[in-house]
Amino acid sequence: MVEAHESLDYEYALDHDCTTLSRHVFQQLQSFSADAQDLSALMSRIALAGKLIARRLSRAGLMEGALGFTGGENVQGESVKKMDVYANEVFISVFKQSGLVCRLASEEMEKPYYIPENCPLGRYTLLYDPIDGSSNVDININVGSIFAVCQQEGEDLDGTASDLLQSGRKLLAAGYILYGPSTMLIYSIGKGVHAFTLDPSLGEFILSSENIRMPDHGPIYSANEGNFWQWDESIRDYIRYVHRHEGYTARYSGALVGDFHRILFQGGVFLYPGTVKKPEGKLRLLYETAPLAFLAEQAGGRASTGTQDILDAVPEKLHARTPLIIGSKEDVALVESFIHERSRQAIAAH
Ligand code: FDP
Repeated sequence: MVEAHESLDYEYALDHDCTTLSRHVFQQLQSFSADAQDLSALMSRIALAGKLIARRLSRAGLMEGALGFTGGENVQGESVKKMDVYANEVFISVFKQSGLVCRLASEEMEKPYYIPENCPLGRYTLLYDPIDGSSNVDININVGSIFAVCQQEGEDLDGTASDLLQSGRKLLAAGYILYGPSTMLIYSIGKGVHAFTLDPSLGEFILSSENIRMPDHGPIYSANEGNFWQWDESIRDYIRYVHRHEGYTARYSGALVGDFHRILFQGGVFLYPGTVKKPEGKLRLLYETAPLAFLAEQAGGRASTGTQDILDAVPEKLHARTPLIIGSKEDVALVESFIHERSRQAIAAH
């Protein structure tokens, strides 16, 4: 005979194993409304894209033509990798016949990709970076995909997607997929941040951490210090500060998703500031910094350009860039304090 406590343990384990992404979206929204159905279906499609990309990454070293460069450049003038192209097309193909997404905009495409047959039904836009941290792909180190979902505003009859040039506060959902030792999907629909781990035996993302809270302060600082002499003096002030104080340690993997993931769970700060040559930095607002800022705020952290919250920044163009300081709120404030101090000194000197 099964004892009562045994059956309870079993029920708990089963319930845990059954919290899939789509079920979680419904639980979060406490509704089966049409909007809830759409968001749940959107998240399931994003998860499918993640599974397809994870599958290719896991075998890439054994496949002909999966790794290396294509020989082309993207709209930002960066060399394109074969995995970038594959992952970009995966997102397009999973949304093509979904009836959900009318437009997709990504790092790899100069202009948004329209799916006109979906537009009467699904007035959502998917913003995404298909492979973030591409330099890690060929050496089998962690990479990620970043995504955000927003509602299309207006008809976009001229095909310029000008309604996308809005602040990140309008996002309906955001998240990333981390292709690491496990594949994880982290998302928020404005109700906290939740992590799912891909169970390869089920082929499903299963809830692994709910309502993640970023520590208010952490030991990690994450920046490419190779740019030290290209940065503004205020950023060098911050780096000198952490060098001279105990309790800080550096971690930088070369993939924003992985570096942010560590900070989400353990606290600290990631910085990609502007440089002398590129004051706006390297990272793109709509499909890199705004989605992660959305997650950071939902987890109790912060994201700043140095002078304003990332979520308040309005891009002038689809591929606009912003400096990024993201992580624990006390650590972001510390970096900002050095920036404010240098600008105060500059104003006082004039
Ligand atoms: P990558 O260009 O390799 O795709 O998205 C831009 C990004 O990677 C981030 O993931 C990463 O944090 C950063 O650029 C790395 O840039 P640096 O090589 O200049 O440090």
